[in-house]
This record gives sequence, structure tokens and C-alpha cells, in this order.
Amino acid sequence: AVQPFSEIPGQWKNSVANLYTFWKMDGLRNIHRIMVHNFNMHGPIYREKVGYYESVNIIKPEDAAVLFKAEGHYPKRLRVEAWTSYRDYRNRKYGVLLKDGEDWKSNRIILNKEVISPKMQGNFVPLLDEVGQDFVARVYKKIERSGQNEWTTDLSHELFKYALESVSHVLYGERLGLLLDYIDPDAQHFIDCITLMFKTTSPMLYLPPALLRHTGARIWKDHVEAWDGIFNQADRCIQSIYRQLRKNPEASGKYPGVLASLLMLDKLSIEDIKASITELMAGGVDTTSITLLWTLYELARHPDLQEEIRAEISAARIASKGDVVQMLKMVPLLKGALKETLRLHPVAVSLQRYITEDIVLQNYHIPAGTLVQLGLYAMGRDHRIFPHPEQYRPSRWLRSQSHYFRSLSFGFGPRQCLGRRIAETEMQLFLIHMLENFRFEKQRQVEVRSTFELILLPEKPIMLTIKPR
Ligand code: HEM
Ligand code: 2DC
Repeated sequence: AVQPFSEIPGQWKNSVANLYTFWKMDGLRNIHRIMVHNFNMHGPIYREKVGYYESVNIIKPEDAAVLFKAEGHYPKRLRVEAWTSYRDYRNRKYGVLLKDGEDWKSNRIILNKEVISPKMQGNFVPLLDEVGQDFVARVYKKIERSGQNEWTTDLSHELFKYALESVSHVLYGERLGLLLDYIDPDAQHFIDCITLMFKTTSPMLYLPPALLRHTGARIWKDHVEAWDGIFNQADRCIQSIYRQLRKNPEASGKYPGVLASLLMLDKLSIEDIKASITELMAGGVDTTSITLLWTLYELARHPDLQEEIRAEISAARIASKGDVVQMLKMVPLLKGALKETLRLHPVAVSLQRYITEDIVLQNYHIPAGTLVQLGLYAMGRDHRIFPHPEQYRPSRWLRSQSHYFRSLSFGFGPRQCLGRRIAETEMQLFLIHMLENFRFEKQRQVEVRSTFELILLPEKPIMLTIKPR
């Protein structure tokens, strides 16, 4: 017989005590490891209450399938109160990231056509390819300046610039010039604000922002300052495109970018467009850059694999005869490498949904309305789901094997990552250009772990040595 909800294992009854152990274990930065620990202790399902939010946690692909069948027409994930509070405080509209219900759906359908439909990839490829080429030129310059025919560095700052340059080129159809020697200090400030915004969000998952705001807490002030910086910079970019478009409305025949397309389409209000474009711009920096950094780290630790992927790229380059869109269809191992990176180093620790109907998970009854979390980090490292999970093996993602509800790094279904197509194309092109031109090495084989700052980040700098091939 199906067991009742109240029988699910886990420490969900005493939330104050939980919060205390959580602080003591430095839980904030270790959420992903605490989840692994909890699955080891309780098995594949457990209930939890930390601070003010309560959830059921699952890890198995079969359970993920049941969860996503019950997500309803307007899938809803955990509401990040810090983000909605800021918008309420400053009287700004929610974009697609924070909207819910019919309002979310109608905006999302219009954005899907411009941002993640496969048809758009052809428009994005030349824009992203150009940025990839410029990045290569910049690395050559750095190598030359070093005078040692190699460059050893923590690439993260360069990758942030690459990611912002890439997403801006797609959104605005224009370059920001972040790969030049002298960059706009406002653009650098924008990058710093995103990092600060993520960092100040995580404590507010457990302490209500409304409380922090009324007590004048430092963390709330920093958070507001970070979002202010993000919105100001995005507003400047949006205003500039808007003005150009009013001065010169005739289309030039060339793809003008997501923002101009949305403005000309005239289906969303200007305020809705601004809100979602700002979210896309902010969502497009730390996510892809950190994933690329982890990928270079893994490839530096696996030189044979690096060579194998390079060979795949060379063959694809020749076979596609200069057609880059075609070329991207011929690099399955490279795509496997990105999936493998996100398995071991996911951006999001978990996926969450409020279920809209009663379901059964691991033989327990779960009532409609419950917040169910799929532990993405824990799933990626479970040996029952991924044999030898500690090994970085991109070939496990090739067609021959079943990946039923195992490839979930960008989420699932109609509420999945809106930036997915941009992110994938941008990361594939980056790796293609970089592997065609350079070799990557790592000095000492020390394991770098993840730390949680709303998204998962490397806990310390990753030093890489880059050499011309
Ligand atoms: C949502 C992952 C890059 C914009 C999400 C979600 C995940 C995710 C897991 C939640 C999906 C769900 O609940 O099912 C990633 C990863 C990235 C990445 C792994 C890169 C490696 C980006 C980029 C952008 C972006 C580059 C912007 C250009 C968004 C937005 C949402 C979202 C706007 C909210 C969509 C909605 O609520 O309708 N992402 N993301 N992401 N992401 Fe990404
Ligand atoms: C963080 O317990 C842990 O893609 C929480 O590009 C649950 C949670 C809820 C929403 C998730 C968040 C986690 C991680 C970061 C995500 C976010 C939804 C979108 C966001 C996954 C798992 C992200 C990084 C977006 C951010 C766009 C924003 C900067 C405008």
C-alpha cells in the first residue's frame, strides 16, 4: 500500500534546530554536499524544512519523470524572494524568470520564438562565432606579451567578459568591446554586480528579505545595490537600441538582435520587454563562463580526451566546408563534454516544482501543492544513476545509451532555461575555437570543489596554462 506523506523520512519537524545545524555546518556554502549526505542517510526521498521553506527531495530519474508530469500548464519553481522583493521595492516589472501563471505563459511563448526556437540558431551563430574568434586573438596577444610562449592564468575574468560580450551581441546585435584592451568601466561594473547579486541572494533563501530590509541589514543593501547596477546598465543598452530603432526604423536585412526583433514584433509591452531582456543579460554571464571554466579544467586534466575532441572538431571543420551551423551538428563528443561538465558541476543544485496534482514518489503519497526538489548535483554523482560518477567521460552521453531524465542541467519542459540555445551555441563555439588554436594544461592535480553562491562556483581559482598548438 502507498505510505502517507507524514511517513517520509527526514528532519522536517524541527525547523529551528535544522536552521541551527545548518549554520553550524556552514550549510550555506555546502548545500549541495548536505543534500548528498541527506540522500545517503535517508534514501532516495526525504522531507526537509530549513527556515521558512519546506520541501520533498528526490534523486531518481524515474521520480523526476513523475514530478514533471505533474507540473501543470504553468510550471512554478521555488520563488527567490530576494529577487521579487527587489523588484517590488523599486517598482520594476517581473520578467519571465519571476512571473507566474498566465502572465508568465504569454510572455514566455513570445520569447521562445525569439530566443530558443531552433530556427533562431542560424541567426545567433555568426554573432557568437565572431566573439569566439576575437577571444582567440586576445589569448594569442596575452601569450605573446608573456614572452614565454604560454600563458598561465585564472581565466574566470576573461570568461565573464566573453560571456557578456556574447550574450550582448545576440540581445542587442552590437558589440560592447569587452575583449579590447581598454574596456568600458560600466560594463566591468555590471559583471561585478552580477557576482554580488548571486552572492547576496543565498543567505536570503533562509532569512526573509522583508525582515532584513526593515532591520536595515547590510546584506539587503548590498543586494539592492547589485540589482541597481544591473538594471542601470541594462537600461542604458536598451535605451540606445530603442533610440536607434526610432531614428532608423527600416530593417537593414541583417538580423538585428533579440531586443530589436521584440520591439518590432510589438507583441509585448516595452516594460515587459525591458524586464526580460535585463534578466537574459544578467543570466547570461556567470552561468556559461563558469561552465566553460570547469570544462577547460576537466580537459586539462584529461589530455587524451582533449586530443580526441580536437580531432573531432578538425574533421567536422573539413566536412562542413565553412558552414558553421552544419559543423555544430558534427561534434557529438564536444556536446557530451559539456553535458558531462554540467553533470559534475551543475549551475543549479536542484530543480524544483510545486506539483499541481497528487502523485506517488517512492511509494509515498505527495499531495498537490507540495514543493518537490530534484537534487541535480546529488543525482549527477550517484553511482546507481551514473556508473563511475567520479570519472569525466563525455562518451557516456553518446547516442548508444539511454538518457531517460538524466540530462536535466537546463531544467525541463516549458519552464526550462530560456537561455539554453544561446548558452549551448556560445559554449560550443568557444570550445571549438579554443581547441583549434591552443592546448590546455594544469600544474598540480588537486581536486577543486564547488561552493554554493546561489549558483555553484569553483571554491578557489583554477589556474590553467594555455599554449599555442
Ligand atoms: C532558468 C540553467 C544559462 C537565462 C534556468 C533553470 C536552469 C538553468 C536549471 C531553471 C529551469 C527549470 O526550472 O526547469 C542554466 C545553465 C546555463 C544557463 C546550466 C549555462 C550553462 C543561461 C543563459 C541565460 C539564462 C545564458 C540567458 C541568456 C535563464 C532564464 C531562466 C533560466 C531567463 C528562467 C526561465 C523561466 O522561468 O521561464 N537556467 N542556465 N540561462 N535561465 Fe538558465
Ligand atoms: C538555487 O534552493 C537554490 O539559471 C535554491 O540564469 C533553489 C533555486 C531556485 C531557482 C534557481 C536557483 C536555485 C539557481 C539559479 C537559477 C535559479 C533559476 C534561474 C537561475 C538556476 C537552484 C539561473 C542562474 C538564471 C539567473 C537569471 C537572473 C540572474 C536574472
